[in-house]
Amino acid sequence: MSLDRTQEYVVYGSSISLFTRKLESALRFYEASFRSERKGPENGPTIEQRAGTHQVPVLHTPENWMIADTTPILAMLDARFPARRLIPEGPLGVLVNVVEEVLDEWIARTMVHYRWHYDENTRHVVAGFLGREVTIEEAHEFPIAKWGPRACRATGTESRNQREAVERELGDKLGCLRSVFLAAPKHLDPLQHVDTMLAFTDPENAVLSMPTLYEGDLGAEYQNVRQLLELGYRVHRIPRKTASVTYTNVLVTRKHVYVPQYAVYKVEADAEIRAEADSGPSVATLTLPADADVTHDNRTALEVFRRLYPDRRVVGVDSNETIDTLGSWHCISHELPEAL
Ligand SMILES: N[C@@H](CCC(=O)N[C@@H](CS)C(=O)NCC(=O)O)C(=O)O
Repeated sequence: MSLDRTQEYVVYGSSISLFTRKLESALRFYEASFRSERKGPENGPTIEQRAGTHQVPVLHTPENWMIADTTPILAMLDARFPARRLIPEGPLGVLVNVVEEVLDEWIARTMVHYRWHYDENTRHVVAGFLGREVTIEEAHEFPIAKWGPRACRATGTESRNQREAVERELGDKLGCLRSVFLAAPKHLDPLQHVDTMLAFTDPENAVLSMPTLYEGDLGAEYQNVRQLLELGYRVHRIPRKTASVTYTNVLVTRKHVYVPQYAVYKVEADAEIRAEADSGPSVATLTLPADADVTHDNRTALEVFRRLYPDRRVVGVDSNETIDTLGSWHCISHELPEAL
């Protein structure tokens, strides 16, 4: 198969590939004109022959080059988009290169470990790839799941000692005190932001609010409650029928707690969600169960946070306008100054 010259950049890769996502994010940041294509049996041999590697991603440039390896690709693109360059000049640039090196060469090892050594993650990745739910047995039969353990061996997480070390290291790198692994509901936002369904209010209390419209989501909620209880948290649940609202995305300041409130629930349409994975869930008018009473859930959310923050004023905030970004008060306030 010949791959025609293109006016725009083309990323050949896979949506589940960390390095493909890295390159796409960079191209988005550069505001470059590009599109993504899946590397598959029809174009794979040509791409591999031209780029000289079986790895993804491969970038097809407007001058008809096919090149691999995101680190030199980004250096090249930095020179082409100087107004948006990722690596600054001078000493700061040295520091950015070091950070890039660690994330690029070292964190991939952590990623493959978590992806292929935890059944739930393996199942999630393969289901995403196939666009349907799969059992863990089915997932293990999928070709990339067979490649997974080889990647773990190659990057050094095959033995139990290595696995424990890699999990400790991640904690050290992120400054984490503890890692908690949660099951994802069927429809969260495309990035599966955890703060849309979980908030820790102090070292002992966790607020969990999961969408529960679909039967599978009830299973995920059950697993998460169990996991949090086993870790010693008291779990406070806020009912929430669909992913179209979030209550845990609260903004906590020294004197106030701002809790999202909504007018309605919406229901996400299955097929459209898959088709538009990158542009966010689309919404269809399916019939909601009769007990989907958003005003009751709004009230419960306020009550839960009032109980957990007795010394702060808990304020409900109309979040209908921001809910398209999933009511991101917590997300957008991570860098609030201390004085607040
Ligand atoms: N250094 C390369 C690494 C690319 C890479 O490891 N890609 C993975 C997918 S995320 C791959 O193709 N793995 C298959 C293999 O190594 O056999 C880059 O930055 O692009």
